Amino acid sequence: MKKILIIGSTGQIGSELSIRLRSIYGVDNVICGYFAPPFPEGFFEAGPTVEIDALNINQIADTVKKYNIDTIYNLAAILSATAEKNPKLGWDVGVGSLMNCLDVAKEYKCALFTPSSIGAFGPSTPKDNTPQDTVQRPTTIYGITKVTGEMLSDYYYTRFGVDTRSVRFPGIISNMTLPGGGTTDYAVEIFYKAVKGEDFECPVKAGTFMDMMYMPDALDAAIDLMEADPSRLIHRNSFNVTAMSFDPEMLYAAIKKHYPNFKMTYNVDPLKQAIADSWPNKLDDSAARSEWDWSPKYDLEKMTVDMINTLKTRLNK
Ligand code: AKB
Repeated sequence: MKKILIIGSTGQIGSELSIRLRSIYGVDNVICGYFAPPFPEGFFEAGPTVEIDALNINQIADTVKKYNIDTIYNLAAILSATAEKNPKLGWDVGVGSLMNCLDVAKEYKCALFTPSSIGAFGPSTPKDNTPQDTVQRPTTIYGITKVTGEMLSDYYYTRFGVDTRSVRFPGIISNMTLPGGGTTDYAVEIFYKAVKGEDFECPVKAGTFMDMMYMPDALDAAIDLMEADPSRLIHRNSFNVTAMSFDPEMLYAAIKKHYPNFKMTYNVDPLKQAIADSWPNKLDDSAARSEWDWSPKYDLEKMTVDMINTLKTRLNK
């Protein structure tokens, strides 16, 4: 049985990944690293937890030693729009935490999962059916940390044999923990507004297409890649993955089928618009499909129905 450490387990992905991993590998085999509040409800009662600052390599190493960890999911991150406002912090957290995890993984022979992002691409990348292997010249600090992370992870694999694996996540749509400071966050926030009966102001223009994915598929992507037969992997850091591509109008129309009176207007945030404009419209994820059988289950319609039903229950609406 694996012994897993999640760094950043209270965030948008970590709060759901921890539940899924514990259901597969057992509660006591998944150690949830936390740094700062807010903590998900019942977080400390749900299983083993440990306070970890991802920038403190000794804390990571001590935890790996204490619990005999063999697999690390490093989810510490500052998302794109926030990183753009504080590039030094974006770099320190994005690259500093990864370097610490890579060195600990090398010393204690752990496998390491690190999320990359559609943000690892830039304006000179082909926008449609963005290939797996293509130009990566991002114009955001977030993207620069992601490309650096992909390269460092491949370097530790080829040079030291560390089992590093990664996917380029699109915008992730979830209903348990809100994302914070990302360019794709609008695609989560719009659902909360619709279910609460409130109007929504969209920060990116109509016609802005980005890749998106529902959380259950994102969890499958991370776990299935970590379970994949290494002899099949031609790539490692990082795989294109996507489940859908839409612009705000398409998402609005999908939600309006369930809430005909729901109103969306635009109040464009120039920073988020510039970031979104520099990212692809739609990735080609055929390498992930052929190397580890990636296949998402949720499209726009199916995700919309599930988001609305789950949020109605969660928000008592
Ligand atoms: C962001 O918008 O910054 C993230 C991402 C696509 O990596 N959700």
